[in-house]
Amino acid sequence: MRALITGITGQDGGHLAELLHAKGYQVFGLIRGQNNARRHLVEAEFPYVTLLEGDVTDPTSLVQAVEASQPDELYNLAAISHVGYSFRNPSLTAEVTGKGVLNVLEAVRVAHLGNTTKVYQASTSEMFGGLDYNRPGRGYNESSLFHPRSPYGVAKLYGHWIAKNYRESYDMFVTCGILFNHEGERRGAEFVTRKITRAVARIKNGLQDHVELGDLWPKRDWGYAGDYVHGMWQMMQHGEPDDFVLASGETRSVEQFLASAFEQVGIDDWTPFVRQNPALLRPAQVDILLGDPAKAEEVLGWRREVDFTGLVKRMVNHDLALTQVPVAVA
Ligand code: NAP
Ligand code: F7E
Repeated sequence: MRALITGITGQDGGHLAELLHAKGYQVFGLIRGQNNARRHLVEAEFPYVTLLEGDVTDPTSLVQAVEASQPDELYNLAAISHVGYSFRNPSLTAEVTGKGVLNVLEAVRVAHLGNTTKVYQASTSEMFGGLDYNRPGRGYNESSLFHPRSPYGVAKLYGHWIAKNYRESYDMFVTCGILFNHEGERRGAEFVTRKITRAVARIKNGLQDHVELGDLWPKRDWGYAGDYVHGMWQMMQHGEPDDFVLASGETRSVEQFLASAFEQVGIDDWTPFVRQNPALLRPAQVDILLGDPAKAEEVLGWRREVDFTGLVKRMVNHDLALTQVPVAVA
C-alpha cells in the first residue's frame, strides 16, 4: 500500500507516518518551500518517508506529487490550522485551508486516479462554532448544524463541502473526519495545551516565571493525537466514504487544563504564574466544544486509549524531559 500525506511536518503528519509505516505502507510526504526549516526534522525522525516538494496552493505541484506517488490513500492534513492566526491572515487561510482542498481533489481527479485513490479530508469541530449548541449534554455529531466562528472554521467548512461534493459528483472515495481537539508531545507550541505544558516544565525548572494566556473559560473536547490518527486510518479502511466525528465525549475549560498541568509538578496554586494578555484574545470565541463519537465507535470500532489526565501527564513529562537543567559534572 502507498500513502501520500500532505502536512507531513505537522503534529498529525508525524503520528500518521509512524502508524502507516508500522503497517507496512510506503509513505510519501508533501513538503512545501524551497528550504522548509522542518525538513531535516522529518528526515531524522521518519527516514522511511519519501518527501515530495509541493504546496496545496500550487495545483501543478500537487498533480506531480500524486503522479509520482500513485497513492492508494491520500491524507490531506495540510492547512493553516491556528485559529488566532487565521483572523490575522484570513485571505491566506482561505487559499490554503479552503481552496487547497479543491486543488488536492482536482489533482487526484485529473491524474485519473479518482477511482483508485482514497482521499481523507481533515475536517474539524471548529466548523460547529459552539453557538448553536443543539444537543445539550450529548455533544455535536455528524448531523449537527455548522456555524463557524473564525476564518479558519469558514475555510474548513468550504473544504468539507467540496470534499463531499467530489464524493457525490465523481464517485470518488472521499472521507471527512470531523476531529475535535487532539494534542500530544508533537503539538505545536502555538496551541494552548502545549504552550501550557511547556511553560509548566520551564517554570518548574526555573527557566521562566510566568506564562501569558488569553481566555481561560472556553471549553474544549481534548484527546490524544495518536488515538485520532488511528481513527483516520480506520475511516479509510471502511467500505464506503462517509463523515465521522472523533472526540473524547468530555469537555473541559482551558483553566482546568492549566490546573491539571500545574498539579503534575506539585503546584496547587497556579495563579501567581499566569497573566492575561489582551493581545491573545480572539475577535470571536468558540465557547464550548463537546463531541459525540458514537458513530465512529459503532461503525469503525474506534476506541481511544489515552484519557484527559493521561494526556496532560504525558505532555508535561515530555516537556519536563526537554527542559531538564543539565547537572554540572565535576
Ligand atoms: P499542524 O501541526 O498545524 O500542521 C499543518 C501542516 O500543514 C504542516 O505540515 C504545514 O507545513 C502544512 N501546510 C501549511 N500550509 C501549507 C501549504 N500551503 N502547502 C502544503 N502544506 C502546508 O496541524 P495538525 O494539528 O497536525 O492538524 C492536521 C490537520 O487536521 C490540519 O488540517 C488541521 O486543520 C486539522 N485538524 C486538527 C485538529 C487538532 O486538534 N490538531 C483538529 C481538527 C482538525 P509547514 O511545515 O510547511 O508549515
Ligand atoms: O485554543 C484559548 C483559545 O489554539 C484553544 C486547532 O488544532 O483545535 C485547535 O483550535 C482555546 C481557545 O486551539 C491562549 O482562545 C487561551 O479558546 O489551542 P487552541 P483551538 O482554537 O481550539 C481545532 C479543533 C482545530 O481544528 C484547530 O486547527 O484556548 N487560549 N489562551 C489560547 N489559545 C492559544 N493558542 N494561545 C493562548 O495563549
